[in-house]
Amino acid sequence: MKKHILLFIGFCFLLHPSLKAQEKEDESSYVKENYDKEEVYIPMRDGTRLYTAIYTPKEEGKHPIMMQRTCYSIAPYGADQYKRSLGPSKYLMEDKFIFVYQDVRGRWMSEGKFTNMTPNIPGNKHKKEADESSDTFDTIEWLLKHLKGKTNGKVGQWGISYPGFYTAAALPDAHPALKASSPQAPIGDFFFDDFHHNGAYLQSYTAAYPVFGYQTDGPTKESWYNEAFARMRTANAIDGYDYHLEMGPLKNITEKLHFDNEFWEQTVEHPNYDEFWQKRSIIPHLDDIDHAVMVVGGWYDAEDLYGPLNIYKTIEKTSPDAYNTIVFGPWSHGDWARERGIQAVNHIYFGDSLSTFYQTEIERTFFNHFLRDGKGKPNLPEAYMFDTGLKEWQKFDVWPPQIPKNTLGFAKNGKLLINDEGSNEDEFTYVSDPAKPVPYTSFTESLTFTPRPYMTDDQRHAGRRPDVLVWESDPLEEQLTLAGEIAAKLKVAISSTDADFIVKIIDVYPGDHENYEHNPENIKMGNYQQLVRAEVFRGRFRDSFADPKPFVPNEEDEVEIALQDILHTFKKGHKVMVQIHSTWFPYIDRNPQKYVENIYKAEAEDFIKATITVKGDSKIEIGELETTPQSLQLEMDK
Ligand code: PG9
Repeated sequence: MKKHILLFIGFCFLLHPSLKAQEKEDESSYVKENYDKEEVYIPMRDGTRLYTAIYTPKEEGKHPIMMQRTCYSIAPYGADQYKRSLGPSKYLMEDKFIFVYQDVRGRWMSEGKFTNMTPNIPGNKHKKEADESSDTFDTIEWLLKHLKGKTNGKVGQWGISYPGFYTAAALPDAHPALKASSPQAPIGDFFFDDFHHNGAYLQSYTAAYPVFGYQTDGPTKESWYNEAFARMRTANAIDGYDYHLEMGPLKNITEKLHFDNEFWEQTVEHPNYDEFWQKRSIIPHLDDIDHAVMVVGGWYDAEDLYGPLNIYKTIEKTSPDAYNTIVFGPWSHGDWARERGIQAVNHIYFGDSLSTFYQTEIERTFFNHFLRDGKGKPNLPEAYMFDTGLKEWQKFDVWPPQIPKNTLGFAKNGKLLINDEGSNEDEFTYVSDPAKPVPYTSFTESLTFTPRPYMTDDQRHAGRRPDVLVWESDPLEEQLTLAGEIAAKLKVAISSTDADFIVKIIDVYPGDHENYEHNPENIKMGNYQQLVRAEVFRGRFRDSFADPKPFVPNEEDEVEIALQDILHTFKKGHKVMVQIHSTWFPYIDRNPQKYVENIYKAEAEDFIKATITVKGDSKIEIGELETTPQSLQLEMDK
């Protein structure tokens, strides 16, 4: 208890505005006192110049370079304007590196045209054409000359989210001086990360389109998309569910909000996994990686989960000799870069100072080892993974872990079977009505840039609805660890010609579970149904993401859904729950449930009720699976 009281005082200290401002001032004065800053234009091989800020330690020495390339601005601009902090953490800032920040093409102060998820040009090392790999290569080449005598010639790079993509995009045909890369929550593929999950549109991302859908009129220090943002704000939507339900079909977003948004138009015109999206995936280009990589992600990252997991797994397959490692903690998007004292995701508490542990023991070790004089491998495991049920770090020699597969099956009376399978004689039915979609949160959420708390939210609001199937195990007599990849193999029949399937794995707490200090008084953890992992699958893509097909009404069909990996131990006395339903709103747009060529252009009258039947021999497999359905699908689409 004493620890929590001290923590609480610490928490207030951190939060107190004047103290927080003082802390920010302290940090920026640290940068100003210890680093010199210059801003330069660096010419790329095609002549486009990229705006770059270079922070060099005042301290004598030949320092390694740490670089971040970003579409989110390298501000503050001006050689006399300093960032509040440098690098992935204050610890690396204090270790003294030359920190380099660069605006990518077509963004902020850089020249050129912005392309979402710039397609990689294979074998680009010596070609005139430019992509993110060549831009990084050319930037490193220029920096090594410009900083001659000040650097030891070793370069590292890091980035979270879109900057994580730019870090991953630099891996193919990498510059020989690039020795350590840490793509963190990197976007892998926009058809599975951020804007889509398995081809279903994240309607909750509608507010993010202004940032990515307009070209600048040339280098600028001011944002160019505020007017488009304001269209969302005028709605003053405090309840995203009502706002988007009243919006109606997606075609109304085109007419009312994003009528001049280049990326929205591309999204609308490419509803399937066609060449537009496939060429923007970095996953197929991660061959022959020849320097150290540490992929970082959060188990509760609502934005990019597909990316980090599949970038790591792909490098393991294509570059078995590379030093390629993975770290996954109980974090929301980017939490590991911030230390709030306690680590909690919504109502769920995971531990104290977990980000500091990561920053000091893992990330700092990785970069100092490979960018200074480290010999051999650093003292870090292949996979440093946090068990979100036991709430402790685990080390693995391989990921997914080589442990026996677990299977969840569906029996009558809502009984979840563990390592036993249900019967095809049993069937479970609900009526899915897109006019009354299942809310994705138990609480009201306004329009956000991206959703977060739902990833561990209580699921009782959904399970009590007649259009949500629920299976629950008996209280566990001993703990059960579900670890690795997840495949939901559903046998279904629908009364219409299209439907979505949402599958959730839930940890049901015992009635006497302790409450958590950080929660409001009214949040009781007894009987809480914590979401562990969920995923949506747009049924039309069941055979191919590139070539959608309608269902034959009332004919049994199969839908395989890859949910993103987990490491979660269900403790003794807890119960495992599975929920299945067909709407998840407004996180995901509503499937009309009548097959139309393009849901982005569906009319209001296309939206119909459908009776969905899930057969009893459906199942969920968790563990090291031969081929996750997604990669299988991508193979088929090649
Ligand atoms: N991956 C995050 C994101 C991309 C696009 C839209 C909204 C979020 C990110 O880069 O923050």
